[in-house]
Amino acid sequence: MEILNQISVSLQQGDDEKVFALTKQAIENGLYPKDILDNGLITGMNIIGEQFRKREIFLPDVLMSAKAMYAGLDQLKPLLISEGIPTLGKIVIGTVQGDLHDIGKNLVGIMLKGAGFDVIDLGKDVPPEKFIETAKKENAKLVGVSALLTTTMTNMKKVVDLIKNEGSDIKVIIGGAPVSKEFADEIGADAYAYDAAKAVEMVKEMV
Ligand code: B1M
Repeated sequence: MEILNQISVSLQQGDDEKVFALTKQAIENGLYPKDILDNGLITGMNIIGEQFRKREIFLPDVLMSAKAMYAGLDQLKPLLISEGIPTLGKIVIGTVQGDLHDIGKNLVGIMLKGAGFDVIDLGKDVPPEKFIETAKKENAKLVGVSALLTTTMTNMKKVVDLIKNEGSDIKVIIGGAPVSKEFADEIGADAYAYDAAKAVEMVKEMV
């Protein structure tokens, strides 16, 4: 079995030690970090998501796979972030209140850092006010909000409303699996990105 497939399968099995070792080996073999990410780790996580949706596996299985995902992702992080690029601007990012999913948000942060942005990551389950307070304190003109649940994506509107009601010039970009361009337009967000690469493209346009 080729190594990227082995990474995907080990992630599905929730075997963090194996994912760690295989990712290390893939890096040493000279595979592209983005290839390891897209065709190993994310491929495995997408399969887990589908099995979870069909109730073929349960929450503890997903947690183990998430742990395995980080065993690989943590090694790729420094490689995805190229160093020495001058900062293009500051962005405050976080996962919306009530939502504990942070893998996608972290990936967006990694890619933005790699593209030369100064990223302030507030983590997960972030109250709407915290985004604005931090952006003001840090003089950041951009806020990025992630949501993975249909029940929490509505909290994104609170972030947008707080900013717009103040007449602030801070711009908001949103993303995450249940989010769409239509939803972004509906709540008045300035931009929407389908994935981390698109997020970088959009944020570059916004500054
Ligand atoms: Co949960 N979960 N989960 N989960 N989980 C989903 C999201 C779900 C779709 C699974 C399913 O049913 N198929 C489902 C949501 C259903 C819905 O609302 N429509 C779900 C559920 C129901 C739940 C719980 C409610 C389960 C329960 O308790 N009964 C619970 C909620 C907890 C909470 O948040 N309050 C829960 C918990 C968890 C874990 C903690 C076990 C774990 C998260 C661990 C962690 O993040 N540290 C987890 C996981 C891992 C998933 C799945 C399997 C994988 C998510 C992931 O990391 N994907 C997920 C199924 C799925 O999405 N296929 C699922 C990989 C990641 C790289 O992709 O996050 O989509 P993603 O990010 C992408 C893009 O979306 C985009 O770019 C990223 C990279 O390309 N993007 C942005 C993301 N943020 C962006 C921001 C941007 C721009 C782009 O701009 C700022």
